[in-house]
Amino acid sequence: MKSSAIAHANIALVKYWGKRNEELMLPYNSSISMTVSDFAAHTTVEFGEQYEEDIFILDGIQYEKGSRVYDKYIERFLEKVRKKVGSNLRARIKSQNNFPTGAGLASSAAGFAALATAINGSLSLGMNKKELSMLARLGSGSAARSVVGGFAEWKKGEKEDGVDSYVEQLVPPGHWPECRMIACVVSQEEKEVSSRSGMARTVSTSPFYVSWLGQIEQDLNDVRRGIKGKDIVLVGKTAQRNCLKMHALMLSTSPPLVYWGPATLRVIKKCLEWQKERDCFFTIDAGPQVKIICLERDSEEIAERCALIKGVEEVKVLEPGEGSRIVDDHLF
Ligand code: 2P0
Repeated sequence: MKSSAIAHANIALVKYWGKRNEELMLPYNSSISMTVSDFAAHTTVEFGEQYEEDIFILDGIQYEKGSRVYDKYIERFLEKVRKKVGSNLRARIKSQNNFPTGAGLASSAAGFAALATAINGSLSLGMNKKELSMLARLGSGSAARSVVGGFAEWKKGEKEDGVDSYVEQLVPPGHWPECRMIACVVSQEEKEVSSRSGMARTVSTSPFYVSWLGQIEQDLNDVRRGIKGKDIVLVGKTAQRNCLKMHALMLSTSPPLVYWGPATLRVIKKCLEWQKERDCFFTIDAGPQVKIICLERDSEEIAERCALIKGVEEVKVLEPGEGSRIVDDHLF
C-alpha cells in the first residue's frame, strides 16, 4: 500500500485564473502549459489501518490539523479522494520539493500531481492519464497539467459535474526539445495571498473578468498552433500578452493583488528590450518570479544576462519535461 511518485512543475502559457466551481475545482477557461524538466516534487504515500489520522510532512515539516496547508489543501483533497474511491483509510504522506514552495513556481502543481500519482499506485486505482489529471485537479487545478509531459491543455469542460474537465497532451517533450523556459528566481519567500483565494477575489471583483474570458479562445488557438508549428514568436508573444492580461486582472482586483516585486519589473523591462533583437518573451505567475521562454540557441546568453540583473537570486534553464510517474524510491 506504499507508493512513490515524481512530478514536475508546469508553467502556463495561457493562464488559469478563476473557478466556476470551487468544490470540484472547475475553471472558467481552458489553459495550456509546458511541463518543465526540473522543479520536481517527490512524494511517498501509504494508506493503511495503522493510521488513525492523515499525516502530512512537506520538506521535513509536519503540518498539523488546524494549519491552513493541512485543513484547506491536504485534508480537503484526501476527503475527496476517499469519497471518490469509496475508502475510509487514512494515509501517511511525505513529500519533498527541490525548489521553493509557495513562491509562484507551481509547487502545488508538482506536489498534487505527484500525490495523485502516488495515490493511484498506493490504492491500485489503475487510472489512466486522463483520469489521473481529474484526480490531481481536485487537489490543485494546475496540478492536472503536470500529470502529462511536454505541452498540455487543461480543457475547462462544460458539464456541471466536471467529467469533461481534464488534461490532454498537445505534444510530447520530444516534439520541441529546443524550447526553453528560463526561471529567474527573485524571491524565495512564500506569497502573501494564495492563488486559491486570489483568483476567487478576482472573479468576484475585477471589472475586466468578462473581457478576459472573451479573449481566451484566441490566445488558446494561437498557442496551440504555435506549439504544433514550433513557432517561438507566436507562442512567446501570445503567452506574454496573456500573462499581462492576467496581471491586469490581478491589479484590478479589490483589494488589489500585486504579486510583482521590484526585481520582477527589472527583468520585464530587460526582456522587452532584448526582444527587439532576440526571440525571448516573459511570463509570470502568482508570484514575483519571471520565466522567459526562448529557444536553446539564445538560452545561455539570456540566462547570463538575467543573472546580472539586480535582485535575481537564481537562474535556471528548463527544458520540456516528463509527466508524473511512479518511482521505486520511497521517502519512508
Ligand atoms: C496557472 N496559476 O495557470 C495559473 C497562473 C497561477 C497563475 O494555476 O486553487 O495553485 O489550487 O486550483 O492551481 C495557480 O493556481 O490554484 C495557478 P488552485 P493553483 O498556472
